[in-house]
Amino acid sequence: MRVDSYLRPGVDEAMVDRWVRSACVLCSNGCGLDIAVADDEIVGVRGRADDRVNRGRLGPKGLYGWQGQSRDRLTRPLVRDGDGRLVETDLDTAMGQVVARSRQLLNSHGGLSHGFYTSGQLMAEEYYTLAVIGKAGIGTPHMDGNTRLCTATAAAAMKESFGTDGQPGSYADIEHCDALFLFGHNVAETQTVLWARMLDRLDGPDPPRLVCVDPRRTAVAARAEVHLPLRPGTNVALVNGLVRELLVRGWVDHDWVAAHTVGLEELARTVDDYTPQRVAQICGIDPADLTAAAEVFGTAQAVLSTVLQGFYQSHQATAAAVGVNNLHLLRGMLGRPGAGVLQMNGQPTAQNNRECGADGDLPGFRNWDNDAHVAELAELWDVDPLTIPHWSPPTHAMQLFRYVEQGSIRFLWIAGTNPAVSMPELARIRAALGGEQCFVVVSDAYRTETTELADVVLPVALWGERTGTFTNADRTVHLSEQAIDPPGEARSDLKLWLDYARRMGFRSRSGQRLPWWDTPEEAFTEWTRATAGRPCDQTGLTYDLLRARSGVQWPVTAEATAGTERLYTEGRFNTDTDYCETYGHDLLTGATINREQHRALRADGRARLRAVADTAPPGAPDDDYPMRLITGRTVTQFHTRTKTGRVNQLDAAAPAPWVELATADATRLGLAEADLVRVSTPRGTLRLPVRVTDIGEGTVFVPFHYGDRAANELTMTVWDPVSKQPQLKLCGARIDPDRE
Ligand SMILES: Nc1nc2c(c(=O)[nH]1)N[C@H]1C(S)=C(S)[C@@H](COP(=O)(O)OP(=O)(O)OC[C@H]3O[C@@H](n4cnc5c(=O)[nH]c(N)nc54)[C@H](O)[C@@H]3O)O[C@H]1N2
Ligand SMILES: Nc1nc2c(c(=O)[nH]1)N[C@H]1C(S)=C(S)[C@@H](COP(=O)(O)OP(=O)(O)OC[C@H]3O[C@@H](n4cnc5c(=O)[nH]c(N)nc54)[C@H](O)[C@@H]3O)O[C@H]1N2
Ligand code: SF4
Ligand SMILES: [Mo]
Repeated sequence: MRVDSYLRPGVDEAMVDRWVRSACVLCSNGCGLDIAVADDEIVGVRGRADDRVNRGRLGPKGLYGWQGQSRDRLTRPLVRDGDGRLVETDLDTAMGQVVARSRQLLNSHGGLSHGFYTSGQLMAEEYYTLAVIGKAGIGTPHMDGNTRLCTATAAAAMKESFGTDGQPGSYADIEHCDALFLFGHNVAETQTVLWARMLDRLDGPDPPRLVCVDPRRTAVAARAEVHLPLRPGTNVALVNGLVRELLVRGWVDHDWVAAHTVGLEELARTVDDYTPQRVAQICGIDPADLTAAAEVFGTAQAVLSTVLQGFYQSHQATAAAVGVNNLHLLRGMLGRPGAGVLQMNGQPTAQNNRECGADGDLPGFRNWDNDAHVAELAELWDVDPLTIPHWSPPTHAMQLFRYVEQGSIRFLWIAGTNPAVSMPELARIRAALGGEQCFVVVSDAYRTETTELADVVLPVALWGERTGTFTNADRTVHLSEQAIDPPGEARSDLKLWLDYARRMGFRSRSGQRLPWWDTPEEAFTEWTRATAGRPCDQTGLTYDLLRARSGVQWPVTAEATAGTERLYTEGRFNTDTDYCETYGHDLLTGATINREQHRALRADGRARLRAVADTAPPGAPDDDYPMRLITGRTVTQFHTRTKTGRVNQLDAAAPAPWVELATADATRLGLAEADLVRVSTPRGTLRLPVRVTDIGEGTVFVPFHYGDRAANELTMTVWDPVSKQPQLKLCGARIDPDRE
């Protein structure tokens, strides 16, 4: 326990009028904190000592990030004037324009003309409300979140292996494990408080063994007993090689596997030729390091693995992440203290978008392809089941932007994301959003690269300015209460969407207004009703319980009133055909498996072991673009910097982008630290200063946070066939000295 706190200079604790319960909203760790309020302003934060996630600790973004919320805020809506300029107006006029266009398009073109692209940073109440508006009110399948760029693969991998989304493990496993594996996860920069929890073990008595899979020598890699600095885009070969080692060396819990899994024989066949030598060659690593890593996994009593963007933002993302599940299943390492997988989240509320169904899933981890699941929702919402789109898979973000580009989506509402910086191949995204073919509404708190392309901009209330709940990466739900009023005409996303729905006049079959709730707490109660009987069951959860306890892990039911630490403790999985969230996909092609095929697998509550051969990544280096460009994060900046770029402590630590280059590459190109280079791909060029680091030779890294020199000018439009998550971590690039 250690209580970190930061108050604005000139403010001390005695001057604080009240402390308001919340949790940090700057990453998926979800650290519990209280917001200090003085004179109706947020003046600081303090970690919550009693919180199960962070025990009082906060990282740099949590401590300082809130300050960015009081700068440069949008206080009034913006609309286009006769000359096409964005000008201020009042909320009634702006919403009037949104509703007029929406109604006109629904009449002329129907629900398929509408798309919604949201976030992993709103509240559960808001996602669920939008899901009802979009699925029951409008009836459009075109609804996804930036979670597609973020944790779509976490969800997909859990669905393919275990039957539904839902994190098996718990942060408490850090205290119990004797080996930690981090797959493509730079936790030291991206969840600093989680890393601190790992460091407590690593620096304490009886430390766990640590293995890190990352092309860069990150702080995690530097601490690891085994670092596998693989070539970007080769994760599948690596995990197949690890699986093969477990099988060959006999590090398999055969009784557990026989009782609780299906697919062992096919798995063994698929990985058979992934010998250490061959894997080492594909991945560019030392075969001895691969076998050493396998030995750590194979001989540990309790392994905790985490998986994140180094695995998820790649061309065979789901297959690679499923490979990690395979390792745990083979050793029966799930559902007991210390043995678990954390298919991580990144954004603070990504989990909620997935649960609530505003992201290309149906609420409550229901299966769009299962008529009984759709009927449950129709009953809950009192609408015709045919209104709820389920004739094809929900539209994923990459396809949604294609429809916007083509003009079949003519009305797009973007909330809580800045795609003009965060999507791949920005020239294309900007053209699609800026074109005449689509009416674009953006809800944000600041002017951003994306608001500048919008037809209507709606100012929103930020964290601390509204009440709602969110769920972190280990299923911990926190309540975040309103501490102050939002500025000017800014409104919560919940209020904006309810206002839109009321003006549109959406109704249920019996004529009740849809959605029928008004307040966040009512929305939450309705949401928990929708979870009854599903893996994310929260029927036992209330705002009062969340006020009494600092963080509760779902499922929370009448039987499990205090929440649930681990899933699958009995080795029973969610793979029953009638219960699962998806019938699954072919991991190589993404082709969907249908209900009959799924039934024929007879998984029936057992987890699925599955693997495919590795394939060459699209856009791999060639003669013209010989380097491997990867992108990612730096510790003090959050995404497109709308908050962290406005905070002196954070901005000053990393005010501008750079490119990391290996010493050998720098020497070969005659470059030294801070020299300017041009980093080019077929899609664009950035001028950046060089940092010479321990990154693998031939690989270069660019942080993606900076809108003025955005890494996504360079990235390409390709995605994993199962999760549809774009490959943001690899494309061929060239580096030229910039001597001008
Ligand atoms: N400071 C900070 N923290 C954040 C965020 C932030 O913007 N800033 N964002 C939050 C969000 S939304 C997310 S999703 C998480 C992301 O958290 P992380 O996934 O930890 O962050 P990234 O830097 O995107 O990527 C992780 C690592 O993947 C490695 N990598 C690249 N290519 C490959 C590959 O082919 N294989 C393997 N094995 N590794 C590869 C990179 O070298 C990098 O170190 O962070 C969250 N926390
Ligand atoms: N090349 C490359 N690209 C990437 C990644 C990468 O590693 N490499 N990572 C991807 C990942 S994992 C992620 S998560 C995305 C992140 O990408 P984005 O989601 O586009 O990034 P943010 O800057 O977090 O954008 C959130 C926006 O919502 C606004 N906002 C904040 N709170 C609220 C709110 O309560 N309501 C509303 N309406 N708006 C709010 C903020 O001001 C901001 O403009 O980037 C992805 N893009
Ligand atoms: S680790 Fe994540 S949730 Fe915790 S303080 Fe840092 S940014 Fe906030
Ligand atoms: Mo993310």
